[in-house]
Amino acid sequence: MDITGVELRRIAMPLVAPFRTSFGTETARDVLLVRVVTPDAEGWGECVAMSEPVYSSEYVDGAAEVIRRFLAPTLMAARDVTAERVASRLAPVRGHRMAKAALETAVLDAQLRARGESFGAFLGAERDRVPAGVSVGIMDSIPELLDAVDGYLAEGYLRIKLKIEPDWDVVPVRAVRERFGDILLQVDANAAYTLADAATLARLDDFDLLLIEQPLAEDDIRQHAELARLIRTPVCLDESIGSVEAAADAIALRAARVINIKPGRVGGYLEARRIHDLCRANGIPVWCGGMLETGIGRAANVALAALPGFTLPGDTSASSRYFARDVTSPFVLEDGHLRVPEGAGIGVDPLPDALAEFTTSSEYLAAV
Ligand code: NPQ
Ligand code: MG
Repeated sequence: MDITGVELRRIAMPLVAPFRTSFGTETARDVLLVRVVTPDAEGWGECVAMSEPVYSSEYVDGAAEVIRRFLAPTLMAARDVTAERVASRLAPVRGHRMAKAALETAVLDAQLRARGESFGAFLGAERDRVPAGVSVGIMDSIPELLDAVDGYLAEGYLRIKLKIEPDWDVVPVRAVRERFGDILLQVDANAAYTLADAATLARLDDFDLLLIEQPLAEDDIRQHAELARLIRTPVCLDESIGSVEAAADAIALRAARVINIKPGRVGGYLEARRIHDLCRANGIPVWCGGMLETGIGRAANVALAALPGFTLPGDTSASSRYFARDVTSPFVLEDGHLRVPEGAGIGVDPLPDALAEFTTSSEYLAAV
């Protein structure tokens, strides 16, 4: 496959409600979409970087810049590009995994569309639907939190994740557990604590949480191992896992009993599958994280989440959790599940009207 062009399209998607985490409050999703054009097919990839480098070091303008200046020109200069060869072609550029993932995903989508194969079939999906979980932001009060959780449970979500931070942890978790009883419940700190908070985090042991996600900083793998010895709640890593090597280290050091796999964070769906395979071989459950993806990224995530090692419900929610209108036909809950797309590639197409409504800029990089 030769790549004839790469389109970078920025869209701004208003969120249905502000989403507050330990690193800030988001009211809109600023998304970079990548469209790869080849003689046989086109493919789409969604970059999961946020507008600001607060979840991880990458951010949207930086991702667009590194694709424009370095990644797209390198790939367009190559002959016989396949998704399987993208990572090695781009390896001379250090880091920028979210940018690389978007480009690799667009290439993979084009490749699979050209041969009529779905993402699910290609990745090794073994289910036609996946259980949906939802991530619930930090609220101003406990009654507001209970209302939000109540609404999601009424919609059918099968697992609730509460965002926590210092001074919004034990009290909201207790309130949700007492009000809703025996639901699947977990928490995500987005790196807001230090090892000095171990005693507070140990108080969460009373609430039978599935896991606590990324309590400590991204680089603190060893400290997560230390913390894991001080609390009973299983420690799950998100931000710390940027590659299959990082996953192997975390498992060997006993820093993670569970791993959140986000394809964008690890450089793409091929690396995501390698982490899945490693974890499965080591008895480590995985689940598919979410980065407030539009239908484009969501479609690929749902396919990944249908692999057999994804034994916990993920953050793959319905489109309506975040957006009043999606750029594809919306993902909807069916009995608390999302259906794995069956069409070629990611199996969904951006709706031209919706895309036009949300587009803030677009540029086309043509092969020379
Ligand atoms: C997480 N996601 O697991 C992330 C963090 C996150 C669903 O909790 C805009 C774009 C806002 C990406 C807020 C969920 C975001 C974002 C939070 C990602 O850590
Ligand atoms: Mg997380």
